[in-house]
Amino acid sequence: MAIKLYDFTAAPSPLRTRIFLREKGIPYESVQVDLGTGEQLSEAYRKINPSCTVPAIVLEDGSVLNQNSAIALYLEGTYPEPPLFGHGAADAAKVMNASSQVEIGGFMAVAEILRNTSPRMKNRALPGLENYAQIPELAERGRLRLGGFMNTMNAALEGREFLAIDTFSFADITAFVAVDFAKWVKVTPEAHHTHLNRWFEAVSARPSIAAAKAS
Ligand SMILES: N[C@@H](CCC(=O)N[C@@H](CS)C(=O)NCC(=O)O)C(=O)O
Repeated sequence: MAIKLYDFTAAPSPLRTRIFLREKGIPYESVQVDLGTGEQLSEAYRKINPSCTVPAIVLEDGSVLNQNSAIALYLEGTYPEPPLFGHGAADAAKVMNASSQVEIGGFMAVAEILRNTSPRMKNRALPGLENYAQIPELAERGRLRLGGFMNTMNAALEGREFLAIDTFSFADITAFVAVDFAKWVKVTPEAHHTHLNRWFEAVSARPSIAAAKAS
C-alpha cells in the first residue's frame, strides 16, 4: 500500500520527504494540504496533525509523525534499501548529526528571514496554531546566519563527495533542500564556495530531485 503523505508541493519541508521516498523507490500518495489558503489550520487537518505542518504521515497504530527526521527513521527501518543512513550506528549518528545541524543553521536561518519579512506571513512568524508577530531584527540576524551557513557547508564539503558519510544520505537531502530554500530569500552560494557549488550541482542532477520537485 502506498504511503499517504500529507504534503504541499511548493513547500521545502515536504520536499525533503519526497526526495527520501523517491531515492528509496517507495510508492506514495501525495495528499495536498494547501498552505496558501491556510488549510493546515483547518479543524480537519488539526485532527490528523495537531502541529498544523507538512510533511506528516500516519502510522498503522494511528500515531502521526510530523518531523522529517522521524519520518526518515521510520522509512529507513521499514524499507532498508538503499540505505540513506549508511551502515551501522556510527554512520546513522553522523547522518542525523549533520542533518540536525543543517536544520538549525540553514533551514532556521532562511525561515527567520522569510517569516519575519514576507507580508503574507504577517502574524505567522512561526508555523503552528498560535499566531506570532514578525520581528524584523530576526530577519537581519537570519541573513548573517545564512551567510555563515554557506561558509560552514563549503568547509564541510571540502574533499568530500557527500556531507556526512561516504555515500549519499538523508543529510545530503536536508542540506540540498536548505540551500535550495535559500533562493526564496535570494541567497545562493557564492563563486568562492567551490566545494558547496560542486556538491550542489551533483546532488541536483539526481533523478530523485526532479521527480520529487514535480510532486
Ligand atoms: N520540523 C518540520 C518542519 C515542518 C514545517 O515547518 N513545515 C512548513 C512547510 S515548509 C509548514 O507546514 N508550515 C505551515 C505554516 O507555515 O503554517 C520538519 O520536520 O520538516
